[in-house]
Amino acid sequence: MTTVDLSTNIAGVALKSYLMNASGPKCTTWEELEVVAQSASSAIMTKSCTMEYREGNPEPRYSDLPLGSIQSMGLPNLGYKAYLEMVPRLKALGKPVIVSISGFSIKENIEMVSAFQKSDVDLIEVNFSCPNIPGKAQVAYDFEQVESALAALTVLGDKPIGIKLAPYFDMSHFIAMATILNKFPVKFITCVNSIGNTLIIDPETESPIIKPKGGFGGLCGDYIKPVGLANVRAFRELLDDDVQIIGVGGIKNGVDAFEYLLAGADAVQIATCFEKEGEGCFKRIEDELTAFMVKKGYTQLSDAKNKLKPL
Ligand code: RRO
Repeated sequence: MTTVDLSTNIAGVALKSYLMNASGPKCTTWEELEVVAQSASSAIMTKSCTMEYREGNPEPRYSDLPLGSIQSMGLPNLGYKAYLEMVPRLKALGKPVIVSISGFSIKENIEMVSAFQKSDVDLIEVNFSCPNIPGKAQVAYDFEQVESALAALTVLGDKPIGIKLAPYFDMSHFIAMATILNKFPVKFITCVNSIGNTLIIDPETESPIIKPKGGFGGLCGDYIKPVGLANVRAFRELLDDDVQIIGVGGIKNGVDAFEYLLAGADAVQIATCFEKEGEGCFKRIEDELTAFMVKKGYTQLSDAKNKLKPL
């Protein structure tokens, strides 16, 4: 039987497969994280945390859509200290643990990154791109702030740091962001977050379908796959080789995962599909990716990684 080796690594942390959960759905509580640990996700990724516990935005704040979802969760989470305390128990579940932090200022991010630098987590993902906090702009769209934040956050310890980026839509923005990232020892980027501030209107009720921010929320799923692929591709071409890329956006089957591999992703994360289908999605997508690679005659990720063929 032909086998395909889907193992990979991010910043030297070995991952048994190319697929893991994304910070977002079903990774806020201990019970949810235990389910991720028992699934075929190759890491345990936590929901973005803040200094204090947050209830999040008022409901309804999530809605399925035919090709994905829209949400404005508003960073509901247990507060970073709860995740810090959970780290030993999460590690005992046997997989790399990645914590996502999402402070409201550089000072808060420094405090949280410093705390996790002293913990046993494997990787730290700093979320610069939550679109759903009323009155708070996404750091990822403010290049000066990104630069000062990275200067402060990349000197706090030896644990690898990555950045969760917002989707970009102009070549000048890819270049500006990549130029900044290449100045600092950022080990990986995760791209893309949801497309922020989109609006879905129900013509029957004549209202938005989610409540926060007048209905403006992050668009997820199939709708954003071409955006995610383009962001991974653009950054792969612009970033130094030692900055790795985790792709996310609309992956719901093995072929989607394969497309991200061609674009240059070192690993991928699953959000909306996990929300809709549950934890079985990781094994299903892994099996589909394996089958597709077998069909192509590929035996390992490097056979196709970053090998998008020019037309
Ligand atoms: O919690 C959210 O509303 C949220 C976050 Br932190 C994020 O980074 N991206 C998103 O689409 N939603």
